Amino acid sequence: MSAPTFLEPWQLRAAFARSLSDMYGKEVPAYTTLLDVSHEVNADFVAQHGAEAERLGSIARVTAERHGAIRVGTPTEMSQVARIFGAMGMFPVGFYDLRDASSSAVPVISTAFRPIERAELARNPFRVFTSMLVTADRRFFTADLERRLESFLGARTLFGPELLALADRAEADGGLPENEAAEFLRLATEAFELSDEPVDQAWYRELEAVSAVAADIGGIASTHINHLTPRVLDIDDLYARMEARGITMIDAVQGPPRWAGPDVLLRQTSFRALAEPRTFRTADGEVVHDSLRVRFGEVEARGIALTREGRAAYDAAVVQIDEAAAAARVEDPGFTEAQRQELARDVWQQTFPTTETALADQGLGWFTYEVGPDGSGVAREPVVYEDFLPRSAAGIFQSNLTSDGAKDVSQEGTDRDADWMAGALGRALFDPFDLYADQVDRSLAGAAETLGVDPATLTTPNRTTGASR
Ligand code: OOG
Ligand code: NI
Repeated sequence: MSAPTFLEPWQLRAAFARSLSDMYGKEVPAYTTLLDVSHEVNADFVAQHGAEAERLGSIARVTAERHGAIRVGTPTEMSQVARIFGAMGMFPVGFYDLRDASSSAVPVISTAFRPIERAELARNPFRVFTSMLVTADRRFFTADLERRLESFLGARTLFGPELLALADRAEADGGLPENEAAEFLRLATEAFELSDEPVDQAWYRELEAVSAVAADIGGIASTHINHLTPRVLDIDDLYARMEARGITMIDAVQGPPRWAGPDVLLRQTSFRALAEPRTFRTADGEVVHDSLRVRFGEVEARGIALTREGRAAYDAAVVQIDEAAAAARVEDPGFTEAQRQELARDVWQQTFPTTETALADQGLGWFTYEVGPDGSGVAREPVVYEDFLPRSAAGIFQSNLTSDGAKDVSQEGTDRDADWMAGALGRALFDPFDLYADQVDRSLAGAAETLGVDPATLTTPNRTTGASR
């Protein structure tokens, strides 16, 4: 087959994910190790579990699956990112406020760009967690520092006019002819390469004293991909194999504990940020070689998406685990991470049912309904969680900071919410729960029509198949 002469958004998305992965693998060789180990873990898991292993996505999807993380400074930059990803059929979903989710100084709010249609997710689910600085937040930045940051950010260009023009054309025309597509992909990848331009040392260090994240975003005139995260089917196995290879991982797997029941939401971990060589320009104009630890390697395992009720139960369990762990630490200062996980598992067991059927019947998880090939029974399929968790995101940010920075909690924070983010993006911001609900409703309507029944009868407890799960 010859190469396509016109690339649709999903083809641009898949090609961009590959191109970014190739570029990042050259920049960060440990990422290539992470990919190798992820492939081993997934191959072994599939060999052991057969078809069951593909319940939350085909092995083809999971193998290609990545999420990226990028960080920008201003609403203008955010809206440009939205145009570039819009060309690839990726739309902003969800609002994450990480300023309060972390004890160290993480002065950002975020969204995730991703495909929103089920068929598009199946073609390529590439998503990018995108954070922007809140320069107006006085807990982190004085009025003077805000003004200097804004002037620095206002003077830089992260995405050139040619890239943006191609992005707009792709979005308007539903894709690009192959020559323009190649140029678009080249420019988009280049925009996220680590620059070797010398960094203004005094400016970088001044911001770093406030927040390492602020320095990474506002201390340099370009941007870069922070990490690219492969998906694995068994994250505990991955963790052990990485440690066995001598790669230091952060202390914990973020998110739900390992347990025998159904996997829900998202579990993530990472290896520690590596020192990468960077050049600095000192106050006397001298160029010196030093290093920065800002980019790390993350890996994740995805589970079933939770309904609003399920999510509320999750959030309450997290608080309960935190409180119990804090109390245990007072009792015993030697309280370990392993003990914390044990405690988390106990809370979990009291919060979530041990089968998918119960998760569905109790309205805690999202499931779609499909009429089987013989036209009789209805199969219930779990909906995979496509989004992120603010608490985990903050934990990932925090566990890779070299210092906590400075946060003046006596100051009032600046209000930022989903509407504000939509304004900055200059386009609609999707609510993840609405997207899952839509997906489920459409599957129910389709199955009910095929069978000539009322959709409500399909979700009645115990009427669904797969009751043993
Ligand atoms: C983003 C940190 C959060 C995740 O997967 O939750 C994140 C960043 O470091 O820019 O990547
Ligand atoms: Ni990430």
